[in-house]
Amino acid sequence: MKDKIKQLLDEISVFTTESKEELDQFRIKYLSKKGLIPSLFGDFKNVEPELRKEIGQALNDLKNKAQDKLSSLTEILDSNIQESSGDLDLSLPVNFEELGTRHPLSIVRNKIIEIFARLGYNVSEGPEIEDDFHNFTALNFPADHPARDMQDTFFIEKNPDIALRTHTSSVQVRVMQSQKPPIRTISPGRVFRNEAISARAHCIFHQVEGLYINKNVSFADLKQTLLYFAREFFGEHTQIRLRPSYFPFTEPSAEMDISCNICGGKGCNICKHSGWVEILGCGMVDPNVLENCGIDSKEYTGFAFGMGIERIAMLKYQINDIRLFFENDKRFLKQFVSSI
Ligand code: 2U9
Repeated sequence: MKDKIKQLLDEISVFTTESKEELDQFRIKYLSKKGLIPSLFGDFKNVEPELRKEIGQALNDLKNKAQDKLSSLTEILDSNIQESSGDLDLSLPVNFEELGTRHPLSIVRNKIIEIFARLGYNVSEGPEIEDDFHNFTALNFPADHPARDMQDTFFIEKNPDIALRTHTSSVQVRVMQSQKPPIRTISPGRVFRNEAISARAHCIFHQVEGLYINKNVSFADLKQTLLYFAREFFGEHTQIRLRPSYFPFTEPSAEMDISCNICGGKGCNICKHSGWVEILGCGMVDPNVLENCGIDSKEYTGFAFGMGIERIAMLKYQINDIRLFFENDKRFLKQFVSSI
């Protein structure tokens, strides 16, 4: 028995392998239920009593050496498999993580910001939950104006003083209250109106509003600024026309059309065969608004304009349903590619 233990000890101590299969055969040969070491333990009962202590210790030692060898070689072989590039097939196709695309509203907003940045406009942002003063009163809305109605505005918890902003003009009121002219700023952002959702309208949409306040700002400055914007955004051959309109916060006020970017003005379904499509509203800031915001209307004048980003995006990309912007359908979203 002693000799047999010594022989196995020698075999085990010199054993090495780089193959998982060979290592498994090692385990089966020495350590499995019917392996050599358990069968020696089985023979132990025949050992003479005076040798039992010595042989018992030698057997335990043999078993421990075999188990240590098995676990150390297992560890080495496992780490070799992970490190070995020989086992990697670099020509296998990779499971690409699909890259997201920028949302078309972000693309259009960023393009508008970029165009006005070239004219010296900065970007201002403000709260989506507003008080009556910044959303209505400062902007010259009379107390009984229909826009203040519950039907048009989302009020917060029946408090008539707090509402979701209905336009980002409220941000520009805050800019005028806190900064001295000259002011050149645009405020992009989300706005909320209590309207039924349809292909043309949504209760949440996005605007960019612009404001320029300085000495001697004229309607001609407004017109030239908007012509520059229209040509930069829709193309160099774009024509503009201004039609008189009314807003509480501007006087005079106008709506601006561009020559139809689809048919070039010849007449099509998009422009309803008129050759023109409306893209924004604008005007000279009403002196009351300047005064309400702490700016001397005798010293300063200014112009302002506002546009819906959804509307601009629908015209640019020929999208016929505003609801597509809010559904996050990847088949729709991945059609728009932009670097900004
Ligand atoms: C201040 C004073 C005046 C911003 C303006 C418009 C005209 C306008 C609409 C376009 C489509 C809103 O998104 S829309 O429904 N906007 O027609 N907005 S002038 O006038 C201002 C802004 C800020 C302090």
